[in-house]
Amino acid sequence: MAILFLVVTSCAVAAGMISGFQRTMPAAHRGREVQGPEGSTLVQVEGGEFVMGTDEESVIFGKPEFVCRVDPFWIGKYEVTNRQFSTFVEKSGYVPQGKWRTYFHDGLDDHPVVCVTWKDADAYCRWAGLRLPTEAEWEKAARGNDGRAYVWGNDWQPEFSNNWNLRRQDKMAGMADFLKKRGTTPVGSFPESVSVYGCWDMAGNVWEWTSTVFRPHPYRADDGREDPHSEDGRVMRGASWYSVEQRCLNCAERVAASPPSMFSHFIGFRVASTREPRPGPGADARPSPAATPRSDASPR
Ligand SMILES: [Ca+2]
Repeated sequence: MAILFLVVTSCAVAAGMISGFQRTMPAAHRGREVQGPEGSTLVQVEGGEFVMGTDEESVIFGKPEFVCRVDPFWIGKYEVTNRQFSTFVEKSGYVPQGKWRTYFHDGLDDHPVVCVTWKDADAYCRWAGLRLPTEAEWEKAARGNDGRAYVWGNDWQPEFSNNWNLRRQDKMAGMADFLKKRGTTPVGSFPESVSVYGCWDMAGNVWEWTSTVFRPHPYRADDGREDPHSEDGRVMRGASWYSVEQRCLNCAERVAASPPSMFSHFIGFRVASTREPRPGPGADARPSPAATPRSDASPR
């Protein structure tokens, strides 16, 4: 069978099949956990090849399936919370672009922060001495090596995550007020959808910013899509409480948030790190000039 391998830095895409790749991942595998800056917990993900993308018909932007290689990295166990983002704003003096404060009501300290722009998310990460995950890292942390469709496996389970199809009253009770455009649940509320590396809410709750500029698959880290200064749309992953379509919960699906200055009540983020993170304040890592908001960005 003739197989076309595109020579790229880290990924190879094959027409119709993946040659020689072993889809192996112990179902109960969990990454090592460490305490990072500002109350964060990160889990370790080993480097190596994994199945990225999908040939699933219903998926729109996450095609095709290919093999991607990533270096070892660390990623947030949970989405960044209102409590953590609030601490960042208070200590750093950073003026967010997004209206995150508008949707931070009493009792939502442990819900994911929403209404943050890409630069807001990037600024938080830099302040904490961390960074946003690339979309390749995000996908590996969500689905492991075996190419599964969903965080929990290959069968669609609408009750396993916080999405619009959720009908579980025990979880609905933990949601914020829909009339206030907040349907989030506290981070770490759905144990059925903990990823093979121990990450929570990689399906649903809030869409998550990645560091990556939206470009077609296969992923290449060296083609400009990881340019921190680009004003092009960035990739978001994982769907949200507001997501109706099943495909959005697929680990491989991706959407472009453009421009990256957009924000919404269903968009948040999680952190990542190349090196093993350490506990402690992130005051040494101020936002870079690229992450500093425009002077006309108004605080909310
Ligand atoms: Ca999420």
